Amino acid sequence: MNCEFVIFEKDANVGILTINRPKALNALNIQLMEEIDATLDLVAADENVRALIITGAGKGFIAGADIATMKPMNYEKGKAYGVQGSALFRKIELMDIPIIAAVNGYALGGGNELMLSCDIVIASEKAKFGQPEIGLGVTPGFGGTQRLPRIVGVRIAKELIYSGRIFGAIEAEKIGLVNKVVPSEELMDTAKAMAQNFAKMAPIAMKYAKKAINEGIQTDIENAVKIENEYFGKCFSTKDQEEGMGAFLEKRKVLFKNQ
Ligand code: DAK
Repeated sequence: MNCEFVIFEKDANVGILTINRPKALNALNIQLMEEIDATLDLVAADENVRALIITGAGKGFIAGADIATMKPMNYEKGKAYGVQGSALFRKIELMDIPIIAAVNGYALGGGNELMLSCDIVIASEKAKFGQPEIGLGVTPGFGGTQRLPRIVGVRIAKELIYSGRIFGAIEAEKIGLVNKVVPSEELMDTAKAMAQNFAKMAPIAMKYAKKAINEGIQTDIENAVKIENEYFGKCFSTKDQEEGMGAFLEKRKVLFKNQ
């Protein structure tokens, strides 16, 4: 696939999707969103890709949705753009494999929202975060009003969205927005080491663990426990469960086959 703004590489069983529109700090225009979408389809179809890293080229991760694209929009076009972005970010969230955002720089607006759809976030010390939409006359439109409060809590999310302020990696770690902050030169190695570790695990159990967490967190505990029971039970119809437990008991190296 020929992409102008997305670079996709594989490092063993890890995919690396780099947003590559550095002149605009990787702001998300419609073409870029379509290219991310198509790249995710390729990743989903490739069973050798067991974990994915999303990062940005240059000094930005993603500086938001493209303000120049949005400026002339009316109600219909704005809503359609929001629907397109929300569908893409939901697709990221629903991917079967773990996704790590390696945030190298500005993650603002739609960039912060894309990151909220990922499973894990590793941030460079130089990363900057924020939902500045309110200062542009709009609300966060790609899931920020919904996922940010679920991740950092309602009060913190409200303060961040109402102020639109930009904040650094240390604060992001403190409020639980990111998992870990590292020096910028260690960002990709840290993300790759984590992704390679995930990629070694049982892929079906990984998929079920992700689904159990994502589905369970949206519902009451009674139902959430049932969701967990179901996915746990389903693991026992996989060969990898026999292999994982067999390898432990036989004191040998495990070899998962995604079966
Ligand atoms: N869109 C378009 N271009 C952008 C951009 C963006 N979000 N962010 C940066 N750029 C471009 C700049 O225009 C500049 O281009 P040239 O002038 O060189 O052509 C280039 O990237 C470099 O930026 P700066 O010269 O400004 O670089 P600085 O280091 O001085 O400043 C900055 C970096 C990140 C602080 C600054 O660029 C900035 O404040 N950028 C805007 C950040 C922002 O407000 N992001 C949120 C965008 S709003 C919706 C769905 C979704 C959304 C809204 C509605 N609906 C439901 C319809 C989402 C909205 C957003 O994401």
